[in-house]
Parts: sequence; C-alpha cells; structure tokens
Amino acid sequence: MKLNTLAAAAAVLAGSIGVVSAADITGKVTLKGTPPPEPNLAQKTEAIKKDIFCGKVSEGPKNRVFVVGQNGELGQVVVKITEGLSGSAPAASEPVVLDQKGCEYLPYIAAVQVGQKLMVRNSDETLHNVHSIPKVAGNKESNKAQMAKSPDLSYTYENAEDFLAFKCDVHPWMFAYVSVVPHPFFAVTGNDGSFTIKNVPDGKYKVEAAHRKAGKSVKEVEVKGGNATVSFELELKAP
Ligand SMILES: [Cu+2]
Repeated sequence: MKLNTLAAAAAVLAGSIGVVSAADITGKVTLKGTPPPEPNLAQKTEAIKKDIFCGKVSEGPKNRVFVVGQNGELGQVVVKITEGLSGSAPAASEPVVLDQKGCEYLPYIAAVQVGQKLMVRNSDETLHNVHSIPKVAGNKESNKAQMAKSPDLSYTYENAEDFLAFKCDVHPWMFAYVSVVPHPFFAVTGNDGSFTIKNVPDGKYKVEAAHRKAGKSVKEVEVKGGNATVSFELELKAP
C-alpha cells in the first residue's frame, strides 16, 4: 500500500478532518461603498456620560459595526468554510474570550466552534449584565449579572448560528456578536481586513465571508499541497 493511501485510510479510520495534509487559507476582505455612521451616536454618548463608572472610563461610542481601513480593508468579518468538509473535528480546548472593558464588549465580533467554550469576562470595576439572545433553537438564552472581579461566565452552544447577540442590560449601548461554526475552519478579519484559516486539509471548498451589515460573499477555494489565498469584496447597497 502506498504511503498516501495509508494516510487516507488512517484518516477514514480516525473519522476526523485535518489528518492527511493541511495548509492555511489566507486572504483579505474589502468593502466597496461608504459605511453609514454609527446609529444613535448622540444618545449613546449621553447615556455613557450619565453612568458614574462608564462616564469615566469609556472613550465614548465608536463606529463598532464598520471597521474600515483607508483602502476599504474590512475588519470584523467572519470567514468560514461552508462546503467541502467531511468528517468532524473536535472543538478546540482553548476558550474564546469576550471581555467587557471600558464599558464595551471586546471584541465586537467573535467566533467559536460548536461545543467550544466562550468565556465572558468583566474587566471593569462595575456591574455588567450579560444577556445572550440566540435565535437558533437549541442554543440557550442566558441572562446573568456579573459583578466586578467575579469569575468569567462560561457558555457553549450546540448549534451553528450566525452573529448570536450578546448585550448588557445595564448599559444599553453594549453589544457583541458571536458566530457559532460547526467545525474549526473559521477566522475573523482583523482591522487590516486579513484572515487566516489554519490547518485546512487538502480539498475543494466553498468559503464564505459574512459581515453583520455588509452581507456575504462566497468563493471557491482549492487547497492542494500548500497554502491557498482568496479575497472577498463586500458591497454596501445604497439605502
Ligand atoms: Cu454593562
């Protein structure tokens, strides 16, 4: 039996993905069009100023929805494989951390695998109230007060869901969104629009880039014995 046949057989036996040969899918997401300003900026600024703690530590509301570079580089885009994978891979043991700092959720957009731990932290010297509001059946809603210096809250989700909402019931401007992905092959773009999906086994895939307000784009990518690159351009429709 040839070596590669052996490896393939081992992969089938293990019933897992990522065994044979793996490489990274890297790329960049850009935005076409001018992003709208953050909604209700004046009201948010007013609300933050009124809060005894947040008024001191917050830098004020920023445009959290659109993080766009000079050449349209788009941050906070969830990039994931949507077709072409077979088998399953266990969730990473390393948790994803969603922090509350300066009376904002950091990051604004995150992603976890189904079954992977999401830890919500309170780094502020004030009370936050973490309220998660899933839309997909089977993912549980949760509403918990989190005092300053109290332990992280831990969450796992059973089903895939795009942009599962987290809000703070004490501070109405605080939101974050967490995409739950059924496998480990996903990434969130940085402020420079770039992403890396690590250790993808050889194969032909569909890869989706999804922004909460700028829509989605899907591209075909082949990984064959080395790293692959793919870029996306999301376009804002005129309002
Ligand atoms: Cu809060």
